[in-house]
Amino acid sequence: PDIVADQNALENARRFAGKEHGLFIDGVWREPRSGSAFEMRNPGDGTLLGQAAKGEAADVDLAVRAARTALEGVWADTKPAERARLLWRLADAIEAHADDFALLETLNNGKPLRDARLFDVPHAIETLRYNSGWATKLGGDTINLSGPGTWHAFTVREPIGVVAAIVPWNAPFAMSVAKMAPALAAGCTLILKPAEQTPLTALRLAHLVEEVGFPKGVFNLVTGFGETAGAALVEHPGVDKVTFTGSTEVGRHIVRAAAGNFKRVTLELGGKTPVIVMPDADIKRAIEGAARSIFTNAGQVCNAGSRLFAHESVFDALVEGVAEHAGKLRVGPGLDPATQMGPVVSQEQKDRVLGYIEAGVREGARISGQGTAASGPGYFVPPTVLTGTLPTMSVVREEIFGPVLCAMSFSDGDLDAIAARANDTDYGLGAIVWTQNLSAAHRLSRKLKAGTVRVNGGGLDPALPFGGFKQSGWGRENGRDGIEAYTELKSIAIAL
Ligand code: TXE
Repeated sequence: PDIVADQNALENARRFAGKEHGLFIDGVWREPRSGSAFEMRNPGDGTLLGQAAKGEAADVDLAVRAARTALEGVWADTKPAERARLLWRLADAIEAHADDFALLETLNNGKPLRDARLFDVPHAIETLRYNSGWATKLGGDTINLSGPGTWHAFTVREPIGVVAAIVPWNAPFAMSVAKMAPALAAGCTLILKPAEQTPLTALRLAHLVEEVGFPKGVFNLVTGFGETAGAALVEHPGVDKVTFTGSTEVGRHIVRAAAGNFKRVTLELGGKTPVIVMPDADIKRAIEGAARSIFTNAGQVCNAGSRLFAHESVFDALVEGVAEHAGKLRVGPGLDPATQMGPVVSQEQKDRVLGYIEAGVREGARISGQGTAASGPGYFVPPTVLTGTLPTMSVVREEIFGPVLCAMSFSDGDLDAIAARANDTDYGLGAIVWTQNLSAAHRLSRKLKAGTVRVNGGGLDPALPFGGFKQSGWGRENGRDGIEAYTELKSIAIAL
């Protein structure tokens, strides 16, 4: 169904964006010490939406202290069932305001309102509910040490402590919640630092956190820039864990900075997901899946299927099919109900993506299909299919983070050879396989070096662990592993 913005709701969202925003620290809204602010823009038309407070090291310090006090005081005294209830209440509150969140996400990130309303916001709600269930179910094991009656030994899971969550701009709301929900469910306290491009839904979230009655200091929000607010969090000795989604480069920086007090670190970094299409695949579905995988969110998805490997017998059909999709995609502002692909997040990102397309062509790739970028002041880029790409080209090796597919063929049906080409990347976040051959599906899945392998579709779910091999990161989010990543395991052995 078309999702049409309600005019009243849109006015309210714009009014919210335009009001004066502070930092949410220790349960109150404060002015940043710097007294300054930065602009929030609408990528669909480049217009100014409002200003967010520029939090820096002094504000971060205040937030970390508040989080520490809450961790050791009120939150430690809060029963797991009560933590679960609060998270569930937050999910209900978001659901009641789902249209507002979707509008704010579209205004600030640019994505089609339909995607925000049907994917990002429901995903955040599900993530809260899923993790709220875990709050009461985290436990340990009893361990058999030598000799009955001589030892009582067991393990318990305790919250890691104060968590800094640093999130990017491509799915700002869903990712903020994906970090907040398991952290709070596990009994940690949190400082959230949204990307400087997209703080709007995090600001709205903090208001709901306040409304549903989380104790003060449990959830803190510091808006600001990566080099200042982000870096201060990562370096702060009072932070026990950093959970980060963003670029590989900043991930590397975080690992170095975290060494100071050996913070626990979870990293979700870039990807270069291969889409492998075997000759027996359902070609129609594979075309649709391949197109969706690279054009959703204008390709600004860490596990976007950006490298297509199709068997030579189906290669032309695949390329033509995806190129046809690209040609037909209606690219425009996220608020226009006709829009199927929105702008990228910023002028900087637009320049980066167009630069990659140019570099690909310069290095010898061909544009085999290209849609039309909407004209106008928004940051639009054309959905593009490149062929003639070689494994050495920058478009194949580097994460473009835009709607650009590199299509390559293979002739040998040998699964080891196919997997070797798919694995020829520094990344290892996702892999997608299209085949109707059950045996090939299983065997390829085991050969691919990727944190998530999806066969014939399949999606993201708060219950399914998500994360990367190799330079795609450390650790997993979602599922039981995702929440356990916010705990320390303690062994207790009692001599009887
Ligand atoms: O990311 P950054 P950028 C990739 C994608 C994209 C590229 C650049 O390829 O084109 O990264 O995007 C915070 N200490 N991904 O430059 O800088 C920053 O404020 C602490 C993939 O925007 O990594 C923001 O909150 N924090 C990715 C967050 O890091 C710092 C999603 C992400 O921004 C910091 C985004 C510092 N020194 C980009 N510097 C994915 N895996 O989905 C910045 N930040």
